[in-house]
Amino acid sequence: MKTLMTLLIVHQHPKILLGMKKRGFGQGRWNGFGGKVEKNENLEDTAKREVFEEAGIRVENIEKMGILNFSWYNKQELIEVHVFKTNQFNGTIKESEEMEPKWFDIDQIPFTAMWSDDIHWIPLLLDNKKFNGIFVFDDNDQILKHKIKIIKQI
Ligand code: 8OG
Repeated sequence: MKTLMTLLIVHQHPKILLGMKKRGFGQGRWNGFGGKVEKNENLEDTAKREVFEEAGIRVENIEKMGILNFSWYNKQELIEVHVFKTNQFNGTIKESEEMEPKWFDIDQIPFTAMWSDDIHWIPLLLDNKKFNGIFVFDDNDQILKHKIKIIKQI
């Protein structure tokens, strides 16, 4: 079974907004904002709902930048993450039960405290490139295999 998820990065050059995941899947890592697509919800609506729930901000113009497929060599689990970005938001950023938001300079992105795949695609997103990626992880969520392709259109 494949789980469909979204991930949104707010990029206001030269900074990006990340959140420290305080609980659940990915706890202890900095990440963009996002989560599972719910029934009767499209991907864009999920991306907008999740960033509001997790960081208290409203986004309107979001752009799809990539699709990432994640699996583990010894598990059945498959995750497909649709990655969006925006440079605009409304409202005041605030901490939620799930995430503690913080701005990072793009030269100081904390890749060692993020998912191990992020260093492979965040630079592409910041460079306005669109991408497709496949990652296979080991038991410690480290990459065993990966392929990433820059694409013209998504
Ligand atoms: O609802 P939940 O908090 O479990 O959603 C998980 C979030 O984490 C969702 O936005 C998708 C995102 N995510 C993964 N895997 C990876 C990954 O390898 N890298 C990054 N940056 N985000 C990921 O599920």
